[in-house]
Amino acid sequence: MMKNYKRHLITAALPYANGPVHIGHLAGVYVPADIYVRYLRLKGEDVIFVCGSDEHGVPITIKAKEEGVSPQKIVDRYHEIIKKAFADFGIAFDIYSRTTSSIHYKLASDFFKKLFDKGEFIEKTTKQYFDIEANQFLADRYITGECPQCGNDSAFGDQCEQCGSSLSPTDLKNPKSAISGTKPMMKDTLHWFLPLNKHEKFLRTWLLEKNKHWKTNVYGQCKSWLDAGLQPRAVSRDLDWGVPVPKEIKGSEGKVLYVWFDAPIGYISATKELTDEWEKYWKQEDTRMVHFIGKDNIVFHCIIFPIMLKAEGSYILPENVPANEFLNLEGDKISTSRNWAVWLHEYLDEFPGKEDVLRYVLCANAPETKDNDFTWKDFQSRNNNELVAILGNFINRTVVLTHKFYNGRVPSKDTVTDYDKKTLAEIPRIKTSVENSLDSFRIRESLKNAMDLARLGNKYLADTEPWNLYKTDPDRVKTILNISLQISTNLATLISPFLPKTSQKIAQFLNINPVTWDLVGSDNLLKSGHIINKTDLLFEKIEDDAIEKQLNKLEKIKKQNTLNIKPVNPQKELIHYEDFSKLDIRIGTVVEAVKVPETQKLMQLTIDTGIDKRIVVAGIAEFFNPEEVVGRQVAILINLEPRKLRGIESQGMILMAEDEDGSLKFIIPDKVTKPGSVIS
Ligand code: B3M
Ligand code: ZN
Repeated sequence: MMKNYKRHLITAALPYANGPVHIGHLAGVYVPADIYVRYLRLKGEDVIFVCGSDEHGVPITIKAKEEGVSPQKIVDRYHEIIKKAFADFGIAFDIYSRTTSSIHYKLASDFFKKLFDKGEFIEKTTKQYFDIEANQFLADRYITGECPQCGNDSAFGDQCEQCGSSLSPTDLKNPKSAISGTKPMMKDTLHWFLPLNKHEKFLRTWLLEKNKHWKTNVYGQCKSWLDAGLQPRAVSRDLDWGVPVPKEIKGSEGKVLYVWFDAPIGYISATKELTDEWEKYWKQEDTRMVHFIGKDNIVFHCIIFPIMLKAEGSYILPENVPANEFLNLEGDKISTSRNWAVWLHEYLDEFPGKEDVLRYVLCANAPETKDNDFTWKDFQSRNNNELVAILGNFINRTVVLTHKFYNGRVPSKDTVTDYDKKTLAEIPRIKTSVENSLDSFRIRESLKNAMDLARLGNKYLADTEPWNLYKTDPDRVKTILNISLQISTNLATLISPFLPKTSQKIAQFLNINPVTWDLVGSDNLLKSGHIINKTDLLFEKIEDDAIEKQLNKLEKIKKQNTLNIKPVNPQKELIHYEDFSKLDIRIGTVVEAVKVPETQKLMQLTIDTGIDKRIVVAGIAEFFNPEEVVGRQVAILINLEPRKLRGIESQGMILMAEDEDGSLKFIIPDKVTKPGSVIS
């Protein structure tokens, strides 16, 4: 480790709390980070490992709208699910916090204010799409339209999901608001920008000269960003979900910090929540900070966040950012919206107790230098041919033979041969190779190296055949088993960063506490006479039918995706009867209908409600002509607060059923019913 660092601050990307986590998250970020942290801890280093949920941003507000609940409800739900999944897989954070914590709001807001006061921002008024009907500015994701590249007519204002081009809202032809469906207009809005270009000189020196030791994929991406030229970047948004722009700043009303401004500050807030000594970890040059992230987050962690930290003035910069590429599933990109993923909570239901198996397979396939593929067949074969056949087999034979020949008592090592010496000398060599790989973030390689110790043990048993030798040379067998037990003890510690539960199990079989890292390499960790425990199997074979089941499940999802069948909307949360009884829903009859001029969707209806004749504006004009609506009976919610749409006051809401293709149908009684009849 180049410099003399006194402590380590390890961060793992804060997952968005708008869905559960899947194998891609684990393989790309959390398993490698956890292995690395466990390794440092075993070596006795001072290290803290922080993470938490990223709870702001537009996708969360979209999800909340879809479900008809508040964004807070959404993040509360997923924060718990994500936190539990990490705990289940042994990701050993010192803290798993969240960016809606009050500590975070204060810290992020103060951070922004400090940059503002130091004159680090530029203030700019720009034009942005505004939805008149919904009376709000539209985030890029809230605008849909035709992709200029491929013609897809439901591209988003930030990206076309069909051809993958990244877009800005003004690129779209025929833009539409995703909220009201109307054509948005351009309106002036004031924002604060971080002038990345102002820091280019510092970045070139820091990134390109001082960080030559970074992974080539990371270094390369940074260089191409710099070569393309940096631009000022807006760090505020017109949204009502996020950390508010400090109110001391003029024009702050209705504005929040851009989610990528507040999220990395989440690392700092989490540390502050964890320990009063947080400043030591963030502000002293002898702290080594490392960010574990996925490749799509490189620019934020290597360019924008460092500029923020530098501009603030009192913080250190990361020593390394070992970003990984992506994990695919059975040859296709993992996708939440297409449900193409292995969700961690589902895996645990279907493979209970096999947390370490997944850790192993994901680490063995970690997408370190290029995108990589997870397949169920590979999962099965790594379990059966590596965990069962190599690691499990070695430990099992060693423990079983010790019981069989010596009643579980560690025999003495009296007849050490040259071959034994050669075998024992391999242990420290293997340890060094594991360390070298871990120190340079080659985590897959380090797992392979650690497994070499199990391979060594297996080969040693195969070469010496103690089960046969016992009849003719029992003294020699004592030494052989002693050596096998020493290898097992070393193995318990050496694999513990990768397979923490398995390490515990081996230690329990051997009736020991796993030794610390510095003792690994020794050939005398278990004293003769020590009594070991009985064993059960360390790993079990995974049969074909379990794998078939998973493949069938994916097959079904693929079919649904190609037929484009949208899953039915999930049930909303439970409500009390009192909530329902507040709704006053009646039968009404449409007596007049006209299209609202200059809109596509809106129709103005006059409804006989039995109580009165009132105006309701409904978004049905794309599906019905006014003539076919007049005379119809409808279900109408009459006690909805009146609302102005295009200047017309709408006094209620017509209830409609929406098909999966978005088309609308009236809800009507099966016989003509008197207007004013109550629906309950
Ligand atoms: N939530 C993006 C992501 O999950 C983002 C990471 C924030 S790290 C400060 O890919
Ligand atoms: Zn496109």
